[in-house]
Amino acid sequence: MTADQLHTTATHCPYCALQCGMLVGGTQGAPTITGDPRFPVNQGGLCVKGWTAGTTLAHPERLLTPLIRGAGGHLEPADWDTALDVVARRITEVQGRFGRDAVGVFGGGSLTNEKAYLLGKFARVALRTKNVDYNGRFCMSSAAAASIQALGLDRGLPFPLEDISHASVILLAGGNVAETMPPIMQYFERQQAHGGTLIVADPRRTATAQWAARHLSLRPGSDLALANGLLHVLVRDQLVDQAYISERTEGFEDLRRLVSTYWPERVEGLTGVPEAEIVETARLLGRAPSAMILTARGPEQQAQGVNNVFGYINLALALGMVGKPHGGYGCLTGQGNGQGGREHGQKADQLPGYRRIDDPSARQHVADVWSVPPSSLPGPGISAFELIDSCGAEDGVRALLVMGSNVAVSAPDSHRVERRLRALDLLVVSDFFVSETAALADVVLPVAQWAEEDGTTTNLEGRVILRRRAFDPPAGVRTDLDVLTALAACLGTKRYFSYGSSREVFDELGRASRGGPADYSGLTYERLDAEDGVFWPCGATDGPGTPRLFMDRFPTATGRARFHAVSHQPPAEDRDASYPLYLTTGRVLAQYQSGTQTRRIAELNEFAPEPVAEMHPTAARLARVSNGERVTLTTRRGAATFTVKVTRAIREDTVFVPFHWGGEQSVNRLTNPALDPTSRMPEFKVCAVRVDPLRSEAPE
Ligand SMILES: Nc1nc2c(c(=O)[nH]1)N[C@H]1C(S)=C(S)[C@@H](COP(=O)(O)OP(=O)(O)OC[C@H]3O[C@@H](n4cnc5c(=O)[nH]c(N)nc54)[C@H](O)[C@@H]3O)O[C@H]1N2
Ligand SMILES: Nc1nc2c(c(=O)[nH]1)N[C@H]1C(S)=C(S)[C@@H](COP(=O)(O)OP(=O)(O)OC[C@H]3O[C@@H](n4cnc5c(=O)[nH]c(N)nc54)[C@H](O)[C@@H]3O)O[C@H]1N2
Ligand code: SF4
Ligand SMILES: [Mo]
Repeated sequence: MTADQLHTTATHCPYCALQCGMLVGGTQGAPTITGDPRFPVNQGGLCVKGWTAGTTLAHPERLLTPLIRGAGGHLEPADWDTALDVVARRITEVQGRFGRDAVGVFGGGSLTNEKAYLLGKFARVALRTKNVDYNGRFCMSSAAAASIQALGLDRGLPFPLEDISHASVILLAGGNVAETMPPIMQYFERQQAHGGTLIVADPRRTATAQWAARHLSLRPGSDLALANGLLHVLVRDQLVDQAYISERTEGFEDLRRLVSTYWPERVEGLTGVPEAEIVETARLLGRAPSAMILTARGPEQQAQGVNNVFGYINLALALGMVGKPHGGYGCLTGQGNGQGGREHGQKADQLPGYRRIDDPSARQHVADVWSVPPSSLPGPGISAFELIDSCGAEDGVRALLVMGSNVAVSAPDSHRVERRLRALDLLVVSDFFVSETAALADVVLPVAQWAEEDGTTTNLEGRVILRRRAFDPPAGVRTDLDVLTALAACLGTKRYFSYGSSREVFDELGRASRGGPADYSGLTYERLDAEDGVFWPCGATDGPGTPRLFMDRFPTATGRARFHAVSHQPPAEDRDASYPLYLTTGRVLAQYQSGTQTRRIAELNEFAPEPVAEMHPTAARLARVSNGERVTLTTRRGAATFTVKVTRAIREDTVFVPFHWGGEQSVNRLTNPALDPTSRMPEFKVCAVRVDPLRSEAPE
């Protein structure tokens, strides 16, 4: 063992929901990172983002002092007291003039549980605004809403990852995990070694689809037709589990009637997936000893995202697999704390412990923990995109605090988002770098990064883990928790926000969550440390966690799971003569999200220096463009220019662009902000687009 390894800290990656265990050693200026072989989730594996995550710590562009927009219109360095004082004073002014709800708070799924919890409390107790929401609306909110309605609870994977290794057949809809969470592939590899089959449904033949045994190349926006079509075949061929359906579910008759009209030939027309493949896939699932359906952002980020997920949950229920080992339905959550971040109150309609803010008993419980009267807690606010879209409006949000999101890049229809952010009276952003959103701010607050603070996250399995601090934060930066407590003090609510450490925040979170669906009250930092994390719910310090949910009953009113008979609808914006192709968006391996962190890492930029538009040779020929050329993509919302990659690994009717870049390179200038009526998820995964060569003169 080298000296570095002797002085390593076992902690977790700052990026995705796998939350790989890593050992961090060296110094802050030159950190060494290796995968932690003892952490069961990644067992030593890391992806290229994890290996290089240390680069952001001592990056030359790192913010080390607050910035305030000066009289000349530029962001200028300021000291902390001045910056916090300006923020508190201007928030008070805005609330005095326009009311409490005129101040909004926007959080994120990269925040630890402690931060997400405190941000929600800060909104409700220090600001007393109802308007707090977060970027999870853009992520897994459709799966969350569908799971709650169908199964009674949303924990992305209601089973441990290890179940993947033992599932006979897995249908993965709209997830490119070989690029978005590479170490997870070891579970699929073990599944394959056990003789299992992976089927991927994706409009692109992604790295994951190439690896899989089968690939269903469906048209963007057609998942529900596919799911209903698969169920049609299962019913027709008597491959549904009748005993399970009658014992553990309700609502199947309506669904059976509905899917009777989704015969394979019709579904081929709706999805572009050949009839024979639909029938074979259904039979593979129906005959499997254990079958698992997984969804990721492909079907979820749509204006019918909730219904798409209902379609896939219906399948898993009809197969009789939900609540049995090695099968069932799961959503692959994306952000580092995308799971915990959706449980503890940074969502507009939510209180800690995954409770509803309109539930009187939940309000009473949480108000008691916070020592405030329940009547002082605001009601539900508006959802993420609506919150941003209300910025600057007469009756909208006039001041916004953003912590852990870069909405100028990641929200749909970003021209409009930028206009809204500019219309604010006050924009405050806490970040490590001047992100595209921070560049529009009046005040920027520099904060500590993942390796510089303790905190917990909850990974995609529902495993609550402890991220340990490896280094001290550099001089000049504060932790997000410090920022919130200091601001609360400036706003005159110090007595509700006195904590000595993140552990004290976690202990209070535990009390606030006690008895709720996501009960953390039995968890302590010591336990998380000793047990490689603990699966929630866990309501007793001497009780075990809950790796597998739904084994005996569903936490619904009747104890049964609910089928949803939902019909396929076309996308909010379909193709037509002017915009003849589908545009879909997503990720590449070497960049993360809005790119604030990864675009600053040289090794990652070498892999993925710019957004590349993928299109099929046939579509390229029709658009008169060729490989490597610059092309303009135009939708009803705007135009942007990209280099084109001509590839057969995508449908002829579809163009794909990753969303990790801002400004002129931002594909979100093009995307459609049509929202799902229930989850309020924007339709990132499908809109209509035209592709033209960038030669500006019109051809002859
Ligand atoms: N490298 C990297 N990894 C990441 C992230 C990152 O930014 N970069 N982000 C993390 C986060 S927050 C998330 S949410 C996850 C997301 O992880 P994934 O869901 O795996 O990622 P995406 O690329 O957004 O979308 C997955 C696939 O959906 C397909 N798709 C598009 N339209 C449709 C459709 O209509 N139906 C179906 N079935 N599929 C469709 C796309 O072609 C794409 O391959 O990744 C996490 N991991
Ligand atoms: N077109 C298109 N758009 C998409 C998607 C898509 O598939 N297509 N996917 C959507 C999805 S799934 C997601 S999750 C969103 C993500 O998009 P964003 O919400 O923009 O997420 P990040 O880019 O991770 O932004 C996090 C910002 O906060 C900073 N940050 C990270 N950790 C912390 C912290 O602990 N404290 C503070 N104060 N700051 C922190 C980072 O530096 C970064 O600037 O994008 C969505 N947008
Ligand atoms: S897979 Fe996710 S958690 Fe693991 S190293 Fe890569 S980005 Fe980090
Ligand atoms: Mo996400």
